[in-house]
Amino acid sequence: MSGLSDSSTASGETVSNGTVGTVIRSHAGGYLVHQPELDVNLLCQARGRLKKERVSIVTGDRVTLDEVDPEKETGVITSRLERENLLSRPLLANVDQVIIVQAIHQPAWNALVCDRYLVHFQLEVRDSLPILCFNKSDLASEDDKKTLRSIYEPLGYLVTIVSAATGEGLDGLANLLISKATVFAGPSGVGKSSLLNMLEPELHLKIGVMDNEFGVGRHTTTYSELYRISKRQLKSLGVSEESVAWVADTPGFGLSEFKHPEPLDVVWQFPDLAKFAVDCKYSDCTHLVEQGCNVLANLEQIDPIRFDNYTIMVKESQSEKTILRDTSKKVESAVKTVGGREGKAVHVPLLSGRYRSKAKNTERQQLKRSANFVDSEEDAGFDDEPDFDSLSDSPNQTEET
Ligand SMILES: Nc1nc2c(ncn2[C@@H]2O[C@H](COP(=O)(O)OP(=O)(O)O)[C@@H](O)[C@H]2O)c(=O)[nH]1
Ligand SMILES: [Mg+2]
Ligand SMILES: [Zn+2]
Repeated sequence: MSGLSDSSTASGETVSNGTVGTVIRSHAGGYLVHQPELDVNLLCQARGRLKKERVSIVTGDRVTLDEVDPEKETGVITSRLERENLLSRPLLANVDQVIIVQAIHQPAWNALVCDRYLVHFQLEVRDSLPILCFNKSDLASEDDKKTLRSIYEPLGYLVTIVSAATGEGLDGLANLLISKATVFAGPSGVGKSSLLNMLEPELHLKIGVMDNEFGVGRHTTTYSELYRISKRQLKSLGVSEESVAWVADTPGFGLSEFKHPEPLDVVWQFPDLAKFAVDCKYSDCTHLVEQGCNVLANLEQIDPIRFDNYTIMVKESQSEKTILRDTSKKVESAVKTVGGREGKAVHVPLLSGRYRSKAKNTERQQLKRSANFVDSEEDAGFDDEPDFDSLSDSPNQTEET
């Protein structure tokens, strides 16, 4: 959302001095667009031409406006400016940063889940490193907090420890948001909505709704909205600058919704492994078994849990790739080409009984596989997946209330 001045449209035209605004919500056929100079939210329609050209406009998009009527609070969108990035879930453009929120306890912090979120958002928003925000500090010991900092700060991540319940750390959190569009992401129940309500009480976001369950989740996956944290509110949280902040709440992820990089790219999302991987003997080293692997040669310098998480994620990427390759092979062999005149051949599926039953089998296997994943994530992960309660020796904190 920064850089309102760089003005070239999605189709490459230069914007002269048309009024520019940011889409903060889109709904049935219309858009709510914030215009900063007038400080109004305008209900806008897109010009017919944009619809005809199927220019997609999503929350976070910067758009040029015409026929702005500040009294009626209406306007017309004439073009969409070039996007800086586009988040896929929820659909959101021009994100400046992602804050990954996790609870320290209830639900217990989980190292693998944390690394999954990190990798996913590093791939989605490439020009800013995610920030780690650990909530529910009121339920945590000083040792817990120290442990979390000691794991992630040396990797280069900004770590902020807060409590929506007591307000601890909220001033620090508010200072990270100045003049930016920030996405709050993280598992369900960690306190994302609670934190946003503390930052801006006027938001009145629902608390305690399981946002990746049925019903609500279906809705929230496609729906996104940018909320404003007012100057006054930021000031009351100790921000000295005169500025507003924009935030988006997001639903928790199911395991199948995380991005899987190419297997060989996974290592570059782990800074602690990447620094050794640059000196591996083979350029296609997976850092799992190879001779001459500089990561394996330096394992004693790497947190074993991080290496385990790397291993799990690289193997998932490998199996995802295998499934994709097998599926496309089957599709290829199940297609015949007819009428190949002037390169206008048509591919029609060969629906032999053999193929149909095989495909069903594969489908069943895949469903089974993803069902296994989802199950295991719902109850905080794989059996051997380390979480805070199994790491720390404070038994009083393992009980859920
Ligand atoms: N003890 C404690 N509970 C919290 C805190 N923040 C949120 N909660 C509770 O955690 C539950 C889930 O909060 P919610 O904001 O809906 O989480 P979300 O799913 O991440 O949006 C609610 O029961 C909140 O009252 C906190 O800092 N400390
Ligand atoms: Mg929520
Ligand atoms: Zn290697």
